[in-house]
Amino acid sequence: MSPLRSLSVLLALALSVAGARAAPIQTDPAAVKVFLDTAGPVCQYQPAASCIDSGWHFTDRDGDGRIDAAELRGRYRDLVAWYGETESSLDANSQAMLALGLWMTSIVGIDDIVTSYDADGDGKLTQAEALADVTLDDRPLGSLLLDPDAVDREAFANRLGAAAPFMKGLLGTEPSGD
Ligand SMILES: [Ca+2]
Ligand SMILES: [Ca+2]
Repeated sequence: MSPLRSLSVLLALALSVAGARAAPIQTDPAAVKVFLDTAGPVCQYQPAASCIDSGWHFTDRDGDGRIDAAELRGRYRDLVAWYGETESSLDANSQAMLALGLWMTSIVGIDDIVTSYDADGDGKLTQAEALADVTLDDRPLGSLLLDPDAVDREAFANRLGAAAPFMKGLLGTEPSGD
């Protein structure tokens, strides 16, 4: 067998092994729908902590109370799959907000998001770590997040790495100058 032919056989073998190992990514868009139907009213009317608890419970698949990058990535994929199925039936505002959120997440990267909030460096986020830039009160999450006094927008934007200048423009925060 010529070296070139040996190489191409090896390459074909490597690709077929890689293909066999790369199982199709399983997503669960239906779980997102169930979650949104349940959490929607909670997030709309109840204090922010209740909404966050719902989202936390939904994302914390192994139930250890902490969220790691794999859990976040799993739910991110579920959300993308759900968005793909549902986009056309959403109102323009929801479409824009979701598309922006998914796009920002993909730019910053799940691993970098977890790292930037993981204060004790154990690779998992507690709620306290994840909410480092937010001060909760009795208002629903939506109104809370729009209040500059409840969210440290500068700190939040600075976590976004390459996307920070864009996010600062969007949030109207001043450049930090450092
Ligand atoms: Ca967990
Ligand atoms: Ca941690």
